[in-house]
Order: sequence, then structure tokens, then C-alpha cells
Amino acid sequence: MSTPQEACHELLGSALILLQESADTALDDSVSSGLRRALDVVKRHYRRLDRVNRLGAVVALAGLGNVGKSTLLNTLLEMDIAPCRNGPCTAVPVEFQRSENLEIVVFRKGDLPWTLPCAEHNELRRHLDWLAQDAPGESHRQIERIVVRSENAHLPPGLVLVDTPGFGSATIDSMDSEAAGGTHDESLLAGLQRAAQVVWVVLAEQGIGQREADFWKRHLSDWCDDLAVTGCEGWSDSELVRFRKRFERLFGRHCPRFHFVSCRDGLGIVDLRHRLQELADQELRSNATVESLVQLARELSGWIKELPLKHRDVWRRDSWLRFRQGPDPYLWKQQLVTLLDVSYGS
Ligand SMILES: Nc1nc2c(ncn2[C@@H]2O[C@H](COP(=O)(O)OP(=O)(O)O)[C@@H](O)[C@H]2O)c(=O)[nH]1
Ligand SMILES: [Mg+2]
Repeated sequence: MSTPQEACHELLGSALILLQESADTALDDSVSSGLRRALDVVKRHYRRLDRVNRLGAVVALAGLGNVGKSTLLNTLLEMDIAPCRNGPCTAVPVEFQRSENLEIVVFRKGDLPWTLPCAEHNELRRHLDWLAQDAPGESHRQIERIVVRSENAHLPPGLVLVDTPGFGSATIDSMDSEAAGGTHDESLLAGLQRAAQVVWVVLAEQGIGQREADFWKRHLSDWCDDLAVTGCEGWSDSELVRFRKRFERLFGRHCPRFHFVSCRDGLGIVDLRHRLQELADQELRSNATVESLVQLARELSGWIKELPLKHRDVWRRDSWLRFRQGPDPYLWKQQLVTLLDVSYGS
């Protein structure tokens, strides 16, 4: 029997074929464009799954500088470990993984990795403060990334949680010329290359700039479903709702989930830990993908029922039969078929 991840991959593949073939042969333009919109959503899930299969459960906390990424990571892990702004700032990506050993592994350009075993947490912290700072000098310039292994109960096995370098808030906001924007985008993206998924971090009182949202749409929307808003201590529920309403429209159709958190009073931290567990676990992640597909099928079903009768037969006949026939070990397809079989309905 296939694993949930393999079954999810298969399900997405057959949904893609059904939507593509039906959109290509639809006689009516509005039917074909409706199907293509659904196709975009499924393609996005497919690309995501592909990236996770390739890179593993590597989740990066990313965002502008000084928005609380490192502090959030420390709070999530209940450990004073990632260097924060009141210490030296993080100049290279620092990856945190669960392991029985307490050690730091330093990856340098054109060199073998260098392992630093640590006897206790303070020693690790001291090494890390020195390594992660933006110090001048050849030895620091050669460092590409740092891996920290520790037996932290809050790090789900298999998850790699990455603290990424901060980017001055001025940089994205002041990208006036295309050239400056390009350079900045490249450095930001280079830091995210190894991440299969991104949690984008913003600071509540700063809000979200148009350029940040544009950057997200252009480069991250395929693998960033989560937005952590830090510094929300003392915010009332209605203020949080207002924040969401004000900024969610910037993201368009694929708006990420907002997680309101505070490292001061622990608001939202348990929920965000659960979300990271979900991202780390193949089965939970596959279930979440299927849930989104079922939601999409519900929307499609509602849309089909609204079509004029003569256009309601949206599925290409042979594609529909093939879709129904494929393997369905977890009875996921059956749910979709039930929802989507409305072509001739009343
Ligand atoms: N009030 C408040 N301040 C925070 C919170 N998270 C981070 N900070 C502060 O924001 C500043 C920048 O934090 P840091 O984690 O270094 O930001 P980074 O550059 O994004 O990694 C520090 O002074 C933190 O104390 C939060 O949830 N609430
Ligand atoms: Mg930092």
C-alpha cells in the first residue's frame, strides 16, 4: 500500500490531468477559465509537494531584519539559542535539528564541514554567537550555513527549522530601481534556497508593506502558507481581526494563514508549534493537502451547479472515467468524486 505522501502525489497528478484535459476541450470560455483557475490551485499543491520531496521538511523563518525571527525561534524551542538583535545579528542561515548530540556543524565554501561538539548549552551558545555574527574577516566570509543539533523536545523529529539572516527593513521598502530590487531579491532568495517551506515573519506594529507582499506573491506564494505576526502582546481580538482584514487583501487568492504570536506572553506559540509539527509530518501534511483539495472540490461543485444546464457537463468524459478508476487507498478520491459528480445534477 502506498504511503500517504505517495497517494497524495498520485491524487494531485490525476486531478491535474482531469482539470487540464477538461479545460482544454471545454467549448465554453467561462467553463474553461473556471477549470483553469482550479488547475492553478492544484498545480501549486503539486509544486509544493515536489519541493518537500526534494528538500525534506526544512522550514525557514524569513522576513525583514529585526521583526523577531530569532526571538520567535527561541520561544518556539524554549531555549535561548538563536542569536538575537540585542546580541549579534544572524549573518548566515542557522539550521536547528533534533539529535542526541549537542553540536554545531559549520559549512564553509569549498571546505569540509567542521563539527564542534559542545559539552553543554552555554558552550554551544558562545560558539554560535561568535559564528553567526556579521564579523569581518576571511573565516566568517567563508561560512555558508551553520547546523545546530540538540536534543530539544520542541523540535519535531525530521524537522529542520532555519533562522535566516535579517534584511534591513529599508531594503525591500526602498527598492526603487529594478536593479536594486533584483540584488536584494537574489540575496533574500539565496538564503531560502534550501527551504521546502517558509514561515514569513512580520512585526505587528510595522504591518505589511506592499513590496513585502509583492515579494511574497512573486517568489514565495508556492511554498509559504504561514505568516507569523510577532509582537501581538496586549492586542485585543478585534485589533487582530482588523489587522488581518487590512492586510490579507494584499496577498490575493492564496492568502497565507495568519498566526498572531507574542514572545513576551506566549500568545499563539503552542498553535504555531502544532503547525510546525504538521509541516514536519508526512501524514499530517498529506491530510492537510487533501483537505484543501476537498475544499476546492466543494467550491467547484457549487460553481458547476450555478452554470447553465447546457454547460454543466464540464468533465471530458474519458478523463472523468480515468480519474474515477485510479487507485484510491485512503478513499480520498471517492470524496472528490462525490463532490464533483454534479455535471448532470439538477
Ligand atoms: N514586544 C515584542 N518584542 C519582540 C517580540 N519578538 C521579538 N521582539 C524584539 O524584536 C527585536 C528583534 O528581534 P530579533 O529576534 O533579533 O529579530 P530578527 O532580526 O528578525 O531575528 C528584539 O529586540 C526582540 O526583543 C515580541 O513578540 N514582542
Ligand atoms: Mg535574527
